[in-house]
Amino acid sequence: MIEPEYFLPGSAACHGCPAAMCLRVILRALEGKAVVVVPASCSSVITGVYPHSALNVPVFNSAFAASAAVATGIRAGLDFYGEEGEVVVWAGDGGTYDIGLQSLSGAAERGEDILYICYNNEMYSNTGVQRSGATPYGAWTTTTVGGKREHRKDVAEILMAHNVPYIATASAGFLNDLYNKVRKAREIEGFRYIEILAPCPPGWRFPMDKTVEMGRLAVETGMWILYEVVEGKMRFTGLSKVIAEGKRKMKDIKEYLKLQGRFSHLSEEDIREIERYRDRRWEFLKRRANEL
Ligand SMILES: Cc1ncc(C[n+]2csc(CCOP(=O)(O)OP(=O)(O)O)c2C)c(N)n1
Ligand code: SF4
Repeated sequence: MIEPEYFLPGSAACHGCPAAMCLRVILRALEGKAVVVVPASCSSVITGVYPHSALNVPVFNSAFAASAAVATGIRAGLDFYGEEGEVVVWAGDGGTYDIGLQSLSGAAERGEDILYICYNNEMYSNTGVQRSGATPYGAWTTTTVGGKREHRKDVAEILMAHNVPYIATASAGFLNDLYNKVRKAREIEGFRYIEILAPCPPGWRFPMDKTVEMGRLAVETGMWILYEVVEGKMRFTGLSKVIAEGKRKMKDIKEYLKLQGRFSHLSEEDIREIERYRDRRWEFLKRRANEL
């Protein structure tokens, strides 16, 4: 049987775009029963303007800062009219980590019944690759030309402090895992957050046929960690679980970094700093998994 398609062909996405790839999988997992709220981002261009939208579901293009508040209102409207289906925010890391953080935090704290999904390509790509709060240490962007000097913040961890019922991380390198996490989130009521590592070929400067490989390498090198937090209980998932259990060693981070032009200027000391940061995050999350 051919599955119905909710992400139509002929969108304005770059070839190899992780946002397009993941949104297609997400809409399938939701069986098209969704209203999608998109703040200013590559995705507002990709999804397009009515009646030429690339999505075969209703889309609301919201102001940058307001997507979680807009989703809250749409949920209330649907509830009022007895309509079912998921209200999904589909936002970049600029719209999540920086400009939309207040409305995200407010909706999470109020326990709104929405599914907020951030595709984290670690920069503002739509406006020409500027740094965001999710840009990792050392990465070149047009506003960090010598490489970013600060480490990234982590919104999934900020959301843990909001005590929401479901948080998960995913990667464009593991689309089945993403599909399963969306299916699981769908069964849970309340505020749910999924963050996807979304390697972006033009912004990270790698060939467009390497998006999935990059998403896999991020997890294999431990630079991106897959986990779920269900009702406060955290557990590693997928390949990160195998690594956490000591059944597989992480690959050398250089294998990941060397494929991306945005890291081509790194010194040996920069690479050691990135490795130290990666190790600190693993220690923190392992403690968290044991504690909760
Ligand atoms: C309030 C406001 N500030 C700035 C902009 C310009 N702008 C549009 S898209 C964008 C970048 C979005 O970055 P991100 O959320 O990471 O999504 P991506 O472009 O990477 O998909 C910016 C800065 C805007 N539309 N509104
Ligand atoms: S710049 Fe990156 S995120 Fe934006 S459409 Fe192109 S591949 Fe997708």
